[in-house]
Amino acid sequence: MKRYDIDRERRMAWFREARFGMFIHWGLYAVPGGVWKGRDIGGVGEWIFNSAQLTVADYEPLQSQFNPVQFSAKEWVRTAKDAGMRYIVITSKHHDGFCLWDSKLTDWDIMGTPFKRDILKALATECHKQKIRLCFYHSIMDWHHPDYLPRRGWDKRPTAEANFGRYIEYMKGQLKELLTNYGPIGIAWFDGEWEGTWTHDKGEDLYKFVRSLQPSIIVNNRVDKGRQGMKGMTKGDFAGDYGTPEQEIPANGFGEGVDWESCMTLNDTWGFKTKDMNWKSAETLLKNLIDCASKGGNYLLNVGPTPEGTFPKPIVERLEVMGGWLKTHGEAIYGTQASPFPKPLPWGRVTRKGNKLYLHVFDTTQAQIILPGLKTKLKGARTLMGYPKTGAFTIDSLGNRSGSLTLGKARMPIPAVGSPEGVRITLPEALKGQLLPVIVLEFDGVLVVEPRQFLSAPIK
Ligand code: H79
Repeated sequence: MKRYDIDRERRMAWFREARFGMFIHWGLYAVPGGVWKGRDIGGVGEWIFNSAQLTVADYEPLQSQFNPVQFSAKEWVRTAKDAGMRYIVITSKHHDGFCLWDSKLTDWDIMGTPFKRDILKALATECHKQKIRLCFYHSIMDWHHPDYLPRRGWDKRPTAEANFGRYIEYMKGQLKELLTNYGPIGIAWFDGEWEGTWTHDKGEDLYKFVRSLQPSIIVNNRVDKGRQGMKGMTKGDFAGDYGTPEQEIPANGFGEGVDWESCMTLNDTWGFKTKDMNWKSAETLLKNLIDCASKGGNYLLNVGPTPEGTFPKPIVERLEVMGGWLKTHGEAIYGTQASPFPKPLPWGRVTRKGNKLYLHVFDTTQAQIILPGLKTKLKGARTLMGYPKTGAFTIDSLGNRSGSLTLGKARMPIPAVGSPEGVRITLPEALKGQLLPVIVLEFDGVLVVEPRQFLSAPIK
């Protein structure tokens, strides 16, 4: 258990409220888009330097080809906002070392491209205008910098002059630029911490350094060495404010007071790939968001923009559906807490806010659903969405019926009764086939779930 720490509670408050963020992987790797000299390179797009075993000399010419003339910070930020996302995490620098901002410490940056515009400055300005938090992903591992060690096996640059301490000073200098010139930053999102040169002491020092520049900033656990692989959670006493599962959602969450965020891709890559068309459906993406929220975590959903500076159309289409759903169902996501049930229920997921439970029905084909082991007295149940009330009609003074009258929309009451197994809910026909409908249950007092009954309850 983490110690209660008022400073930490204040720092984490917006993150817990937000639940949904946009990850953006963008850099020179968008130009090859997964293809090198006509050869389709396997794996994720942003790893092409590594996967195609390129040298710095092979890769550097991409800088003069990066000219995203269609880039519009205004549009990117609006797309994120309209999708219901509450924060944006963009790659200030990925493993290839290339910098999306105007860095005084290197020429391996956006100012050395034909585009010559500080991408992060444009985004910072727009995020401030449109009121969404901007965060930076910053890779510790750097395949390009001459002082970074270890080198890739095929990299034949002599290492005699390389000085890892000097690399750390370079990285800190860049973080100072990023955390001084771009306004308040929500999260410092580190990655690439697993290499042998990065140590616990260096991680702790970097955590303190970043907090000294922006005391309210949140720092992910990849700043230090405590992350347990793709599962992402910290084991032991390591720096970092929250856990970072990657491409997976924990089966049962991590218990109360543990903050985490699952980062996941929309297709099978982070950085843009021309040939990756394996897009997840909007429904799957929404289920992932709900799944994370029901377990007390955030969902950081990645987009890989094109080298022209746009979001691929399949991304925009899916984000629009998500935003539409969140407009009417956001109450059941933002600022909610984890489900009080120790495991996910077979018909869907549950989020909680005070004495209210939100039932996210994944399977609307069931006639009834059961909340096992729930002991608290139920006050009422209704749909979160309003449904049109129709069927009424008016008759004028001449006796003419003027069709059915729509009386606006109302939240439909739902039959719910206590039973020995728990609360039993009858799903109305109107919910069938709807995109992830939500039922709100209101209770008289503090929610009590008997976990033992839950575990032994027959779930039909
Ligand atoms: O930026 C995206 C990817 O490019 C990056 N992280 C996301 C957010 C990424 N880098 N590497 N990987 C993903 C997969 C690497 C996994 C491994 Fe390991 C690194 C296997 C062994 C070392 C992580 C650390 C898993 C086990 C230890």
